[in-house]
Amino acid sequence: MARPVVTRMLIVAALGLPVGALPTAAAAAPAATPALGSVIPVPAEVRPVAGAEFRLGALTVIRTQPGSAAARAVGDQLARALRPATGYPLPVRAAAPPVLPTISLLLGAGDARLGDEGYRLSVDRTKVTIRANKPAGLFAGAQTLRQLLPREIDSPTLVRRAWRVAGGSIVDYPRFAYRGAMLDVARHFHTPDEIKAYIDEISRFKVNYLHLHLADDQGWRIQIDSWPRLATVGGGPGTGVDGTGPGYLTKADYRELVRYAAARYVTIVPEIDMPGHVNAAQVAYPELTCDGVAPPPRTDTAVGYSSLCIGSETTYRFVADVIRELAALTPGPYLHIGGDEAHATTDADYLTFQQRVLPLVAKHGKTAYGWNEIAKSPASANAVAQYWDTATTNPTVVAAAARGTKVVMSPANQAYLDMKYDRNTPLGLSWAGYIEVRTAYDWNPATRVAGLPESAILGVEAPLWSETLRNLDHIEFMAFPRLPAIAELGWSPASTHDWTSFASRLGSYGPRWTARGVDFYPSPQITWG
Ligand code: TNX
Repeated sequence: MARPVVTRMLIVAALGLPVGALPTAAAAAPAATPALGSVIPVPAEVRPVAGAEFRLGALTVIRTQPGSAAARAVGDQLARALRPATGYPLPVRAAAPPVLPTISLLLGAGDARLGDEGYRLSVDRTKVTIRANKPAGLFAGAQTLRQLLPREIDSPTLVRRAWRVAGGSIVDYPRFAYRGAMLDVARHFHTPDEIKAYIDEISRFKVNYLHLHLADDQGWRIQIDSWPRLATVGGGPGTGVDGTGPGYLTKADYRELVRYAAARYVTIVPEIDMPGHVNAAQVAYPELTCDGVAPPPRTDTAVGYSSLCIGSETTYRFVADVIRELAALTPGPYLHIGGDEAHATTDADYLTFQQRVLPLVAKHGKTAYGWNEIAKSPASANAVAQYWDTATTNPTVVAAAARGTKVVMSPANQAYLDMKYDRNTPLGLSWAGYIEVRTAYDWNPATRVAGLPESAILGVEAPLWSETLRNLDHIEFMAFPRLPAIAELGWSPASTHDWTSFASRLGSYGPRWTARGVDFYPSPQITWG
């Protein structure tokens, strides 16, 4: 193309600038329209049609299912996402004149394969149509559409370029019902705004659960009215690792987070870890120890030294109160009771504890969820166990699954976002090894543990422990780009699993994070740009 080059030379000459002071024509050229399947997680079925590109323009209307407030809300969100970079008005309506280019979000797909979260997306020269059985599917389809637009769509300010979407059709639905991310707000408190920013990012990848690790030895981060000192003392000054802090979520904060997440089709899973990881609770309430003496506050990163007093009725009054108040705050199905690394609890005491506590969760209408140690308890048959073990065999978990326990896969050496990428990573831990992007991506949740069948697997989760993480930049740097790897394992069919394809789609995704100011680790395994 001669013209831009001439223009550039003329500008350079007129301004008396050295050659190279202006961006080259190549650097300034907008990136191409993404190929139809170039999305993370990769869709189940993609059928491109050549020459059927849709062009989003100043007259485009977003049309949503008449009578559905939820479809309307997804349409409004999509419009808000597309307006800043395009500058187009993108009105959201229940009806649109057929002559106008239209993006439609419609219910009544009438396709059982799509389930509650799946969608069909079709693109031709005059329209984009997303159809789903449920609003959650419309939301998922809208996330796909955002990635099908050129990467500049994530710019917070106006970009002048053609906004095309490749033609063809997609049929897409999740492999697993549970696709989670976990954030530890106990070791370092992360504010509601930081948690919301994380929800925004994970929901783009069709992650549908956010597990909040709300209490640990260092701090307690959720208001509990019947035991108020948990939050005021446990979330007080100096309660983060290395004496950082303070912070806790009030119930109003928490309800607002639940609402915010729900609007992005993310369900919050609260976790209170017990019978270990309870030092902060015992500092606030010494009657939760067996000798009634408050332990010293702890801001180091040791684990496995604290335990609730298993023989004391005060313990069960405390646990019942906490579970009752948390269940009341939780519209979602799961309530996580921890259960990991209870090294200061004897095996017999651990079983006694779980025998009383797992059924309590059910009594409050929730499904109990715990780290994989709960599989030791026969009472875990109706519960969900979160597999954080690094081993490829675990007879206890396999036996529990045979009794009915469902499993969420978070093997620490592949799914832990707090592990360093390599020995030079400035943040994170390394007890489960280094986890580069390919290690996070290249495993199969259904074959990871010998003898654990796919039918026992509820899904996957990427936990982010925060011993070394103090702010949102830190969270982002550890989560991205590994979180999308885990999200793809959870959503996309096993048959689509392909490192070369994932690496290429991830490389193209990087500039989107850059455009919206999200930190990420520029892994040398990926060609970025
Ligand atoms: C182990 S994994 C823990 C956490 C730590 C984490 C750090 C698990 C269930 N417990 O207490 O924060 O390692 O990676």
